[in-house]
Amino acid sequence: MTHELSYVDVDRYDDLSRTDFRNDYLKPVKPVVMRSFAKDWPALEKWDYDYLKKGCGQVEVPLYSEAFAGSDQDYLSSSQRMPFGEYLDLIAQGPTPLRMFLFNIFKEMPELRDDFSYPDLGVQFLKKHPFLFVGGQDAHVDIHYDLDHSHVFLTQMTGTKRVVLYPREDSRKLYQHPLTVSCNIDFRNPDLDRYPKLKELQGYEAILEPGDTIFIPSCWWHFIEYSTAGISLTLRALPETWAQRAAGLNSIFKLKVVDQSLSKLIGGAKWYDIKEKWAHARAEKV
Ligand SMILES: O=C(O)CCC(=O)C(=O)O
Repeated sequence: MTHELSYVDVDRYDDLSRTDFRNDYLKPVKPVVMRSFAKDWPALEKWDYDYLKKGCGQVEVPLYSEAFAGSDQDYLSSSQRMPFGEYLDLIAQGPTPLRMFLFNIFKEMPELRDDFSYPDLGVQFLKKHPFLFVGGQDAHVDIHYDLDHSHVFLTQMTGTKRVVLYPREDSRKLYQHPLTVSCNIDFRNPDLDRYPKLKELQGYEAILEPGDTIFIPSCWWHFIEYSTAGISLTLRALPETWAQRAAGLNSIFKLKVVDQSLSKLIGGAKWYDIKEKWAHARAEKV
């Protein structure tokens, strides 16, 4: 018997007020897509490939390719480097799994900071850390949540992207690997025989077009698929309480120190295998 995963659409608004955002999404920790977030941004008009190539086409950028699920690489490990301009030519030519992840373009082109602003939603934006994400058609980002537990506001600048989300409460049924913020599931084609608990989950789904901003709350799992080549900007914000912020630091420590030390000690592949078995044992208990 085949079984499709079940998704509901993320709520979507042309105009969402600060009060409604806070009461209906930030406080209950729910995702939402809003067009009002970026409505006045010059970036939506200006940031095309030619403009970015002129500003920093020569800069070598780290590129990420194959899935990190199924490998002992963590989700922040890059696989190769290329001048940014060459990479933009590559994605303009056709599908490629290569993508850029968490690129701080603003160090190279500080003038880009004038092309967007931080709307007043009563959150504490991490203004030093806006990031550009660029990908070719068919690139994808395996499911994970952000290591530092920050909220993410991802604005689509060009192209189309599919985002799949699950709340933190689903972590065990997503077979989360202990000490990490990821798991071994390939959401392009999830293996439901191997991961049967997925069938019990209700995911969320959104298709992002240029001008859409999705709010991905702290610790929400996200899988991202580039339906076309595209560029996004993410602005990040601290979670509300000090306890949540401390939990974010603890999560960085667990992945970067404990997990990586065990990986060195035991061997990457063997440690990955132990985490996968551990994830299954935990899922079966839920
Ligand atoms: O859009 C992307 O390519 C990845 C975004 C992402 O995973 C993030 O902001 O945490």
